[in-house]
Amino acid sequence: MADIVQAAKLLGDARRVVVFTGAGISAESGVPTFRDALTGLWERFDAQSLATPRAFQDQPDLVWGWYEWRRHRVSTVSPNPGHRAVAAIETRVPGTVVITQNVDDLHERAGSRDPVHLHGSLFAPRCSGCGEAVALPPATEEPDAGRRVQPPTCVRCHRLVRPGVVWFGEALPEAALEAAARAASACDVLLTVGTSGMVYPAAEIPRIAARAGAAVIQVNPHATPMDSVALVNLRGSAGRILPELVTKAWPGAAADDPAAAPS
Ligand code: BV8
Ligand code: ZN
Repeated sequence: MADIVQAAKLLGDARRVVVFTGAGISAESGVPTFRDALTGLWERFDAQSLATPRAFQDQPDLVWGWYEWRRHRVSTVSPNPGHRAVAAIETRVPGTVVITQNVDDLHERAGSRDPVHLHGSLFAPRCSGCGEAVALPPATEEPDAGRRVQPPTCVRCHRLVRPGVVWFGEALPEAALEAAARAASACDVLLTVGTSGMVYPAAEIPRIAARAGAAVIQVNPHATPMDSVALVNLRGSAGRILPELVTKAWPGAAADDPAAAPS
């Protein structure tokens, strides 16, 4: 049986579904993945060294500039058919849990109700001292090559404001990690989409599901360490494969119309 037909059967019969995503699901929207080399001001850095407390401590304007560039980029792009298909799965299988490593808001903008952000968000800056949440004006036009931008300071303790993301070496938000592990251990199908599965503890989530007996389905144009965890590997882009999977799992259903509630 063709892999996509097998995957569609598993998904169509599922009662508890988890969709686990990484940077690859936003690639077709124009958001660079972590594999993509950085450009401009940041070209001599790799994302893993910039996304650290140390980099922010040493060069806060370089790191803040990078996050303002990313916040602007995300605000100028739109969800793609991959994000919309995920939202469509949520309407077909009530109780579906979306877990993402992405710090963009494209799942929400595609109609996903309450995705679990394991690594935070570009839209939740806070004070690096007292943790006070900070409201930022909409992201301004950023030069493509990037620029250094001095982070604002906290009105309460005057320490620097930092991006509301989880940096390497920092703990994940406990509630999000617990919710993700709980959903993974209770699902019967976990879809892992557009992730290289190299960053922990996030990469543990599909393994928790597999150990609990769930069928893991991977969507990725390339091989990853998840290949051995997945029951079905679908090679291709999320924007092409996910809508097809939804249509095959629920024939007659619109692959990207979350509003079209099942009759
Ligand atoms: C911590 C937010 C401890 C910031 C991010 C165990 C073993 C080894 C190492 C560790 C370990 N445990 C911990 C570590 C250290 C580290 C880690 O995992 N290092 C790795 C690199 C080896 N983990 C940590 O530091 C974590 N914290 O451990 O804290 C602790 C505990 C208690 C108390 C104090 C401390 C924190 C990790 C989180 C870091 N923050 N993001 C920001 O965004 O700036 S991680 C970031 O990178 C993303 O969120 C994501 O998680 C990761 C990138 O991975 P992907 O999303 O998968 O993207 P990638 O580009 O790699 O791949 C894209 C994939 O898509 C590819 O496979 C490609 O083929 C595919 N693709 C491309 N196009 C498409 C596509 N797929 C479908 N369709 C397409 N069109
Ligand atoms: Zn403060």
